[in-house]
Amino acid sequence: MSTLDPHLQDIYDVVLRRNPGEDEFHQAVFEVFESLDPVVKKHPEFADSKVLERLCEPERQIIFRVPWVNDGGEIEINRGFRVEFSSILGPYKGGLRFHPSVNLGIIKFLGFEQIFKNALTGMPIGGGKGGSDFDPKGRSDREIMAFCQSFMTELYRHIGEHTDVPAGDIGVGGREIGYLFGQYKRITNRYESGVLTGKGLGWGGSLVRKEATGYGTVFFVNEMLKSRGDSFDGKRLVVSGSGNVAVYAIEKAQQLGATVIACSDSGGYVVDRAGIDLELLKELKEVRRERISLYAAQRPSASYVTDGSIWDVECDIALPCATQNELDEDAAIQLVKNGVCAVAEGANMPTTPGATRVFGDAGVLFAPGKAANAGGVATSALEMQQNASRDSWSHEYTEERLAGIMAGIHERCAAAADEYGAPGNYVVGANTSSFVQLAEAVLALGVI
Ligand code: NDP
Ligand code: 2IT
Repeated sequence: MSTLDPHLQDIYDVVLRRNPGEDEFHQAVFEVFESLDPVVKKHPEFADSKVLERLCEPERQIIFRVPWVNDGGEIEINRGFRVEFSSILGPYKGGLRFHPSVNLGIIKFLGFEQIFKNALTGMPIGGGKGGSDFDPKGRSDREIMAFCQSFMTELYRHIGEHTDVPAGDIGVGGREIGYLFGQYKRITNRYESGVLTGKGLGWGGSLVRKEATGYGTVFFVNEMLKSRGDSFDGKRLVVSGSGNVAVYAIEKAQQLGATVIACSDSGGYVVDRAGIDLELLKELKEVRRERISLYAAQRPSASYVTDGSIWDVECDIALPCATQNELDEDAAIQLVKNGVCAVAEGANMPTTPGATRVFGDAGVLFAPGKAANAGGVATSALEMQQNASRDSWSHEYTEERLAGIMAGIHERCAAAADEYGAPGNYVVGANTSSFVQLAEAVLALGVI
């Protein structure tokens, strides 16, 4: 672990003391603080106004009981969360995660990341995150609906198109957003389209939102490659996960001429040297909601591996698109040994700090999630724009907007990295550029 400037260390110590046991939150804060020394030196007014202390304390943290009845007639109790972290740039905005590992610390790390990510998009959105320790795996459609309805029966009083606008994340896709929106509409008697994003296309959703995070990650990598006179053409990719982000990262990378040779789920990974058959993958994951092991069972060119790590598979570009801390230092050393030239975080904080350092030392192009996966939330903001104007845009126009936003984020990160003495370091670029924008707004709005 690197050391912090004493002023930043003091603030970080308070974060540790006030938020005991929340390891992922501590990690997310530390990773931002590591970049900020040159900024706080250049702008003493930020320290005087306690900007960082204010940004590290969520504006509001909501924890609630979610009781519901399963198909066996039994009552189950889950815990729901919504952390409304910062509304300095706009209404709280960020996804909902349904996964058994969810706890307050995980939601806080995600909410904290979201503040900076959303600032980077240049759109008027604050940061928040929510979810539940509910495990959707193996649940019937009726059980998913019952859970979503109960979850919204509490959440509805805290959200609104000008207040807080949730969307999907792990375990929450179009089906869940539908049940959540339906219950919100029923309770409030309002057809308030802008209260949730990731909606279905027939009832207020935006074209390209489903694809946006994965596409955006690939657009960002394309910009990084271009800066070195390179492209996706002929590159071999490994993409972890096989959910929403992974599937559409695979789709766009293939469209740009790459071959994706591996993807995964929490049970293991698939290697397919002929290139992932996207139609089969979508059918299995999006229609049948099946496991990745079935992919290998149906594709002669593929094998399914349950021991070892997907990062052992030799590739030119690696896209971790599953979950936090899934790519550690050993995996990074292996990827570098195998000649990886670029790594981009489609997931939130998938790369451990040690792994990030390995990539930096080896001169590998590395895109932090705040920048690389911001296309999802940016397209959510485009969905909000369409809802506010009661309009819907074409696929081509929306994708063009997304590509423009990702190119803009790349440019901002590169420029800020240069300004703060770390050329080519997208981690420093993303953290400093978003922090300065937030800090200026914090000062402008007074002590609130
Ligand atoms: P999905 O639920 O659609 O897919 C998640 C995928 O990751 C599944 O293949 C899942 O496998 C795998 N996975 C989840 N947890 C673990 C774990 N503990 N170990 C190994 N594999 C795991 O989620 P998304 O694709 O939407 O999200 C993936 C990542 O991208 C998350 O980090 C999310 O925060 C981030 N993200 C998502 C955005 C979005 O718009 N959806 C936007 C920006 C970031 P299994 O089915 O076996 O659990
Ligand atoms: O992590 C993320 O940026 C998301 N899960 C998407 C959030 C959103 O509001 O679209």
